[in-house]
Amino acid sequence: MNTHVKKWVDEIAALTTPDRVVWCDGSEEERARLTEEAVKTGVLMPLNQEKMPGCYLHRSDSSDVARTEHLTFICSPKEEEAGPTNNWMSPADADKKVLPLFKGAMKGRTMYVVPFLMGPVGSKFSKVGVEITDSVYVVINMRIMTRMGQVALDHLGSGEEFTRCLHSLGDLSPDRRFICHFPQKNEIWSVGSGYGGNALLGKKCLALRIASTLGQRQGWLAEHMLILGVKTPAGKMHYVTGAFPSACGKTNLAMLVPPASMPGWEITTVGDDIAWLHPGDDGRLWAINPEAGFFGVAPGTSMKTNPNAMRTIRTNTIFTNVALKPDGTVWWEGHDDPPVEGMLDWQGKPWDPKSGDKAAHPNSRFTAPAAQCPCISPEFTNPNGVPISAILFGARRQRRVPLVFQAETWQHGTFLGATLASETTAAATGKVGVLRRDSMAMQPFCGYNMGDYLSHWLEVGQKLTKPPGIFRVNWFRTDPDGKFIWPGFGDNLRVLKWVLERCDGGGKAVKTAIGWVPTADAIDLDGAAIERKQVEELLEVDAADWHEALELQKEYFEKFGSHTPGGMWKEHNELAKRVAA
Ligand code: GTP
Ligand code: SPV
Ligand code: MN
Repeated sequence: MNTHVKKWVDEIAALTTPDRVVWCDGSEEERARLTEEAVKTGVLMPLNQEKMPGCYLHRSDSSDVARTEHLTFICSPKEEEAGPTNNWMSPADADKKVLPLFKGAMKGRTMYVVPFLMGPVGSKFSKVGVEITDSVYVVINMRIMTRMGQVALDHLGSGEEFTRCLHSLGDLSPDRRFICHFPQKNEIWSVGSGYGGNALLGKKCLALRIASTLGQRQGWLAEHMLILGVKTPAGKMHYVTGAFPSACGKTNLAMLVPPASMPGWEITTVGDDIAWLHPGDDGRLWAINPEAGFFGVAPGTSMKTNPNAMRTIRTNTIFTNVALKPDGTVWWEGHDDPPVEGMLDWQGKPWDPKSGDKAAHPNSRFTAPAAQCPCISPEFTNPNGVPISAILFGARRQRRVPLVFQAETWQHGTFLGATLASETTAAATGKVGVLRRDSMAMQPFCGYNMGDYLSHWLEVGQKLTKPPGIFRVNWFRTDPDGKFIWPGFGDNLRVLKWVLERCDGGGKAVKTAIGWVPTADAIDLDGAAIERKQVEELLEVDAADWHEALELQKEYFEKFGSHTPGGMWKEHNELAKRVAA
């Protein structure tokens, strides 16, 4: 047993005073035992085991259904280190305000010790965490989302370098809910929530907030990105990453099914939410997926939109806050099957289709092992990761932002990521549909000053002699009736095709004020359910529109004061000149 882990576990047991301590080894026997326990206590409900073997439903507290960003803190010694886009709490205040909430918090409960590995087994890029939690739901999810148990302790050996992740459900009250990150001591405290991103501490807390600070020190990037493999009909293999804000299409793009009208293209999934990016000795950028499962948005998932996800979640999947059908199967808005009589909504109440209420919570989710995905990449477990040809930055934008355009340079691409803004979704509590700045889709997940983070992006770029191309994409432009103009989903391959042509030195494009935009005939529309004229519209760049955007960008960069890198101001000023011309 690793003595550093043992010592910390003893300390936490003394603080939280659980009735019993259970060390998790990740075995099959343990999965069966914990699941049985969760069913007995009502935490999980077995679904129809004939139709959905190994699948369970969890209903969370109705006030605990999404990430709570206003209760999420970076606890660095100085406020400036957290920067203006993070909530900051001093470590001393955290000791006073948050630590007492753990005192005796596990009395009458079981304390689970969950060692977990983020990243492929045997990878020098992988990191170890240990989560202590009193939630059996968290343990069962961590088992899917990470490489959990002995494998993590083996990776750690006798070392001291692991992230201490302390979690308690507390009393689930938002008034006593805090998610605190301590980059300096490599520690996370989360209390008062059992929800995904707040409680499965390997995901957003470790693999993004803490890892981003490790990356800053060690010369790499932790990003909110999907990773996919694209094989062209000519047999050329490319890997692409994409940073889109929460509920903006990462899982869907990662599992894309090529349209029938594009034979010969093959898509494989390396990751759907998080990428760790390292500059390689060969001057290329390499990516690993630190996760082992998918924690995906259920609503909108169907055989039409994402058949690979539908096939992934047939077995061994935990569903959270979806609707329940009388036959013990699940349903959500956008499901292939029509709703039936006698369904229960996400809170377990009889659902009236005429009420206008949602049956499934808009942020209801599935947790499923990545290995079950029919299109999982053979490189998913490669300790070296995959070399990246292109990076996409995408967001939900009903207007202004074209379907796709390309940055001129790495610095310009960093600027396109930095100025990303998106309409908010149900993945975090708060109003939906409000436009907010979300640099690199990392605003809620960057563990340090975002100005310094942008500088770090520029520094990483300098190490790359063969940098990936950088692109902005937008699947979400709407017509006056509010309908999406671009068909999206599988048809997004048409955009990927142009992106990869550009990376290989081809692809027709025109230089505009904002970057390289494809000519309308450069996008392959063979067999697509959209007119060339509409695509022309989707590719329009209106200078007046961008004039307005410039003002907001300036305000944003000013927020970081001296932390805003000169390179970002340079890009901003050059854009202003081009827009004026
Ligand atoms: P997180 O797990 O929160 O990080 O979300 P994500 O970025 O993985 O988003 P996901 O792929 O789960 O998609 C979220 C919602 O957007 C779902 O309801 C999808 O059906 C919808 N969506 C995804 N891709 C497209 C697209 O190309 N067009 C349209 N119109 N909707 C899309
Ligand atoms: C997101 O909100 O970006 C998610 C879900 O991927 S959560 O794990 O809650 O962060
Ligand atoms: Mn996400």
